[in-house]
Amino acid sequence: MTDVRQAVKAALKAQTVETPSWAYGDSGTRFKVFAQPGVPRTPREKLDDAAKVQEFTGVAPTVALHIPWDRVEDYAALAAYARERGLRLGTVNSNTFQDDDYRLGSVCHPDAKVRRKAVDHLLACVDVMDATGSRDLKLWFADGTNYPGQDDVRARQDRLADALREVYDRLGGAQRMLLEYKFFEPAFYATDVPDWGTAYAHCLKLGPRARVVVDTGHHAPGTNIEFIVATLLREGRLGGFDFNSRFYADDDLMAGAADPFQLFRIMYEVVRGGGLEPAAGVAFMLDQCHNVEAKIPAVIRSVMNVQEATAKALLVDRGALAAAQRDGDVLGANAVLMDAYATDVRPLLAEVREECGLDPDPLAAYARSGWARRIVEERVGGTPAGWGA
Ligand SMILES: [Mn+2]
Repeated sequence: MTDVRQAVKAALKAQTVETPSWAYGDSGTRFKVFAQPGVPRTPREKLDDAAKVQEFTGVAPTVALHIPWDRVEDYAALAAYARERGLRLGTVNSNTFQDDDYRLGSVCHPDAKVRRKAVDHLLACVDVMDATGSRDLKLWFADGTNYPGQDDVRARQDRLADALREVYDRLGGAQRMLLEYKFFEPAFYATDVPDWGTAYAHCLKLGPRARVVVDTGHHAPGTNIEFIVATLLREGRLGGFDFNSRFYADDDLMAGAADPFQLFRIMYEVVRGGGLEPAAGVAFMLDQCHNVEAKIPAVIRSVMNVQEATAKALLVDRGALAAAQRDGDVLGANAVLMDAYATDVRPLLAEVREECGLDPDPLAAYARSGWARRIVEERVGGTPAGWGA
């Protein structure tokens, strides 16, 4: 039992969660962006906030960028700024959804000129990766159609494949392309990358460095996300996660807030499939917006929720589970899984943090740090970072 506990603690110390730069900025719904005091004005200030999450959790050393929201003159200098704060720049996220030219799509647009513009942006994102040392380019396309007959859905797949090929061929040695899917919104009739199958089919054709990213908010209600995770891992094509919670659509709430049991089931399949091993190359990222709650504590809470789900998944007695499954013991097998889920792992995680020289309670430590008050006092004037800049 002691060995198991040591192994679980070692795995928890090794896991990292990437936080998104946009989680620190202002965000909102399609109805209203609520401004919060103390919000970062620049990519550097976003990194200052991310450094606090890393300081108090110890497992969030990388920050995902979004271009153009995090556009700077000198990306190498931004990477150096991150390093000085104990961080690295992580995944680069492209944006081909906030330009009038993209009304009918970006890489799938019927007009070749618009497609060229979109692909050029994706190539520019790879230039950013070269400067920042980022491994992953994450692609999400808002492309799709609102009405039957609006465009040729097969031709749009061809255009998508051409665009992905050009960008994939531009990637350097260790760089990867992560293709994200989403079943609807902003397109309402047909989305060009609506599901993992479509993303997987494109990735298969592109090559081994193209992988699927699973945003937990991008599925229809009732979808068995852990099955998708198990399948992609089994095929060696799970690039990573955009963790968040949903009640209805793509709500982007704190990971593990709406359905901690689902997050546990996902993390169990990750553990079962070897997805925590560094060689598996699974990126654990957050993709969230904090519209009504304080941002930095919300990110800390999300990181902790991912850790709790991971700890419970690691505690599943795999030997007992396999035996029950072999015996056809339905209730016994289910009980093994539920025992792990019902375990209070907070004392274990507190122990892990103390062994890493951290405060056992990251949220309390953050609250005591005075950072929340300091940014409100110091970040006066300027334009708060948000979805538009
Ligand atoms: Mn996402």
